[in-house]
Amino acid sequence: MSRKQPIYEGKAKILYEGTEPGTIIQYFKDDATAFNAQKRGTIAGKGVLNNMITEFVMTRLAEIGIPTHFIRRINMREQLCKKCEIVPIEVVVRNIVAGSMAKRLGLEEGERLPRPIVEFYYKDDALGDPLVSDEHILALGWASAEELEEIVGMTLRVNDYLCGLMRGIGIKLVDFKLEFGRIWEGDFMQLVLADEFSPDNCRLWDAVTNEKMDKDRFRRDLGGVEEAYQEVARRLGVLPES
Ligand code: U5P
Repeated sequence: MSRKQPIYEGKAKILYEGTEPGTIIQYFKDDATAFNAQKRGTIAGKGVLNNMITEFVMTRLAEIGIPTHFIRRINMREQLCKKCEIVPIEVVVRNIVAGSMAKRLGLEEGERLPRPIVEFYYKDDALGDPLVSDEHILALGWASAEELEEIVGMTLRVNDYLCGLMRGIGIKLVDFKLEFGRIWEGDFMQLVLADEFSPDNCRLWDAVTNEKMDKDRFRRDLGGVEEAYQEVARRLGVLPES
């Protein structure tokens, strides 16, 4: 691809300098990793689907007043976004016990929590993104108290909205991960929802069968990974013509 140098290459995406000032281009790859990149593979067509699903979700969230970095989709694998300074925290919301929470606390997967739980993980690949508390975040200066309050508020609104949206298409939103960024305009700083929202970073279970429709199919070698991502896109009404 004849494009400017990548700014950053992650596990599932490449970020390029955008065509307009203050923008970046997110390129969605088919590569998949799990368990801190110890497991690697590709999921055919994943990049295209995640690009479409992220476009859909970010657009809906903007409509309910969540500021996001998303500007527009450029093509099947790329989207133009506002450049932002990523807050070095992964924000996870859980509605149903699964994954690392089940393992860490010895709980049964599938137990619905009495209320959504927000967790923070420090973004550091070398450390395996450790779980941290708000105390760590504030004391170590990764975000201010005002920022953290805004992040948690936005996260819970995103969760409320997406739980309903998913319920409407027969999907349980078990948990998901969000990232936030800062955009500076002079002295004014705006926090925006950044990165992506796709089956790579959430758990989605069929409301009737509890069948997994997300990256756990890859993590746990359950098969049918491509089909699960396609089914999510189909139910959301964004399955691209092939
Ligand atoms: N998650 C990510 N990236 C990570 C770790 C977790 O997107 O580096 C997402 C998972 O896909 C899941 C949620 O939806 O965060 C909680 O993951 P876990 O802590 O149960 O593994």
